Amino acid sequence: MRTRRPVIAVVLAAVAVVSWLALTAAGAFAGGAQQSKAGPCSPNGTALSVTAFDGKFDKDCLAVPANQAFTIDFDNLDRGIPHNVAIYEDQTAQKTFYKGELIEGPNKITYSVQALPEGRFFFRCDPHPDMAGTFIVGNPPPS
Ligand SMILES: [Cu+2]
Repeated sequence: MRTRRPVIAVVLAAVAVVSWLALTAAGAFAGGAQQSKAGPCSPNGTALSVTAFDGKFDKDCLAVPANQAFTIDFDNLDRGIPHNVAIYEDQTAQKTFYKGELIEGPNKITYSVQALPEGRFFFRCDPHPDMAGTFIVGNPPPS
């Protein structure tokens, strides 16, 4: 029995290390999947959805795959207030990638947007430029 002890210790240590790695990996994955309020997000399909309520978007980051057309289901819950979703190259809004039709709430619309190249862009509501966020296409390098 005395000779087996070290083996058991090694096995237990290995199990501990593997468990730790698994937990660490799970933690990193959960962190990467979280894409609500904190900065850059990652593409997850070609069907986006955004809601406007109380003069705010419910998301400050949207992401789509590069070079694929996509849709944005836009739900404006603000009664009597027109909002839209428009995508620009950057915050100067000089170069327009897509300008969604304004709709007055409560109303919904599905925007169909052409494929965009990889990059880190910008979206906003045109009448209310404070309603804005990051628009990620593909997997651009960190800014
Ligand atoms: Cu607006």
